[in-house]
Formats: sequence, structure tokens, C-alpha cells
Amino acid sequence: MKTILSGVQPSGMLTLGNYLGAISQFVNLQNSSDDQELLFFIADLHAITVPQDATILRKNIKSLTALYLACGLDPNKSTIFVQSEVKEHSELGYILQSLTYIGELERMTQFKDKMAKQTQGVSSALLTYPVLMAADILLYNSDYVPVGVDQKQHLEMARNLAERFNSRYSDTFKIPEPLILKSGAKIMSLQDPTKKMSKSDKLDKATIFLLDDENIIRKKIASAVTDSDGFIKYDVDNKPGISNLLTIYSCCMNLSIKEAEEHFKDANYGTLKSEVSDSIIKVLKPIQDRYNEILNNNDYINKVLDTGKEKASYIASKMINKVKHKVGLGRF
Ligand code: ATP
Ligand code: LTN
Repeated sequence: MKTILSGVQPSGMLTLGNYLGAISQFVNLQNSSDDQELLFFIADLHAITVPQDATILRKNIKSLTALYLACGLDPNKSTIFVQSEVKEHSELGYILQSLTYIGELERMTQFKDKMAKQTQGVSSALLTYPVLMAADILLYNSDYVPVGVDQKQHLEMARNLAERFNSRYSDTFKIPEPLILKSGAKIMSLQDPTKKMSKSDKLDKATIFLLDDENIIRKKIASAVTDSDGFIKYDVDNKPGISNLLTIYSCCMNLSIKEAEEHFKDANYGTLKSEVSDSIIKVLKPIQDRYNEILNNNDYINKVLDTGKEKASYIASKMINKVKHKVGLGRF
């Protein structure tokens, strides 16, 4: 049986990029077979690598759980849990740090980008973030990790650490593989389509949030940066804005990029934008309706997370005991 695991940080309201690149993949994988172990968690320990307000963070943990459920994760099939509630993540993260070189962490693209954005000093947790992520993955002997393309380098780090540990202490961890979609793995900013759409973008209209209402979605798409050519073609280098809109449309409508191009071959940018908005609303509206119902049901959310915590802790504790024994930690 294969194990599939992934996580999302509760670092703000989720974006259409998070949904199309990651969460929709989680749901499709979940529904594709019954013979698999699925684990999806709320990566709260990752969120505190940059400053967070405690009250807002705790609200975001609940909201992300409700969004996972509203997007279609089914607690009868998938184990849903909060990362910090399974203490083995921190424990294995620390042990793996002893195998990690500072130089390789300093070369990580996301570290360099996020460091550049910090105004109040850079925490050492931001540097060691990929080690904790490797621990998240290796703790459960994950075979596959569905993520957006920006996480590919971190996955490579997890594979390297698994191999390093196995060769130093004998075979222990599986070598995980990333699952990255061909289309949708990198939805771009609506205001600068050469940059990734991100939760933490300062420009609100650069990002579609999962809970944006219909009017806001239409306004944001209407003001999306395009070009002055006037023809609709997928060409990321020369037409990044139009290509991003075609990608969003094709993902929301379940079409290939070719089919989306064909659909718009005689259309103008106004029609493209209006149909892209329709396609996003069609996907997000049912999620928003379910989200509002679930968010009011504290008992249900707590039950899902309690069950998830218990199941994840059981698997994680067996692995951490094995690791500590191999490393020589603890009592003789
Ligand atoms: P932040 O902006 O705070 O760094 P983020 O928006 O990148 O956050 P994460 O929690 O880091 O969100 O990402 C959760 C998942 O969503 C990851 O698998 C990530 O690769 C994916 N993802 C994030 N942004 C995009 C995007 N623009 N397109 C496709 N996938 C994305
Ligand atoms: N770093 C990821 C979130 C994350 C994750 C993981 C994803 C934390 N641990 C383990 C997959 C597997 C991000 O998207 N920023």
C-alpha cells in the first residue's frame, strides 16, 4: 500500500494557486483508489518560521481544517491532523538537523526569497524549514508527496536526507517522490504574471482567495495584467498574463491547455476574462458554501482533528523509536 502525504501552512487565507496546485490534487488522489494511506496536515510549525499573531494563527488552523473538508477531503479516507499536535515532527526534525549542512540550507531558493522579505530579522527556523519538512515526510514512510512546483527543491532535500540517514545508519526511510501537476503547479500573480500567486502578496488584487465572493473575483480577473497583442495563445515567455488565464481556465474546466486555446481562438480578452471568472466561480462557490457550514460545527472539526492526531501519532511514534535506536539516543 502506498502512502501519500502533504501539508499546507496556516499562514493566511488560501489562494486559488494553493487549491489548483495542491489541494485539488489531494482530493483527486484520495478519490482515485481505496488502497492507499493518505495523510494531510496543517503545517502550523512551518507557519511560525515567520512572525505570526497567535490569535490569528489559531483561527487560521481552524479555517484551514474547514477548507480541507470543504474542498473534499474525507476524514473516513484521509487522516487530517495538526502538525504541532504530533510531537514526533519536531523530534525527527531536530535529529535530521544533525545530518544537514548549513551551506545546503542557505542555498534554498525559498529561504533566500523569504529572507529578503523579512524586516524584523531572520529566524533560524526559516533556515531549517526544509529539514522539518523532510521530517514531516519521512516520519510516515511517504511514497508520494503532492505539491506545487515551488516545493520541488524541498522535496529534493528530503530525498537527500533520507539517503544520507540510510547510508549512515542502515536502511530506515523510504525515498519519497514529488507529485507535481503538468498544469496548475504554478499559478501566477494576476498583477505580475512572472511571479507565483502567493498568500502573502501585499497587493490584494494579485491573488484570488478561496473565499473571495463572485464580484471580487470578477473585478480581480478584469484587472489582471495581460498584453496589447489582442490574440489568445499559450506562450509563457511572451504572453505570461494570457497564459496564466488559460491555465486557470483549463484547470477549473478540466480541459487541456490546447482545448482551452481552441475554445478561445476567435474570442477577445474581454470574453476570455469573463469566462475565466465564470470558471473560477463554478469551482469556488460550492467550496465556499460547504466551508461556511463546516466552520460553525466546532464539534465536527475537533472530532476530525482528534482522530487524525491519534492515527498520525501512532505511526510517527513507531518511526521515531526506530530512528532514536539507530542513532544511539536514549538509554542503553
Ligand atoms: P506563502 O506565500 O505564505 O509562502 P504559499 O501560498 O506558498 O504560502 P504554502 O502553504 O506554502 O502556500 O503552499 C501550500 C501548497 O500550495 C504547496 O504544495 C505549494 O507548492 C502550493 N502552491 C502555493 N502557491 C501555489 C501557486 N501559485 N500555484 C500552484 N501551487 C501553489
Ligand atoms: N513547505 C510546504 C508545506 C509543507 C509540506 C510538508 C508539504 C510542510 N511540510 C510536507 C508537503 C510535505 C509549503 O507548501 N510551503
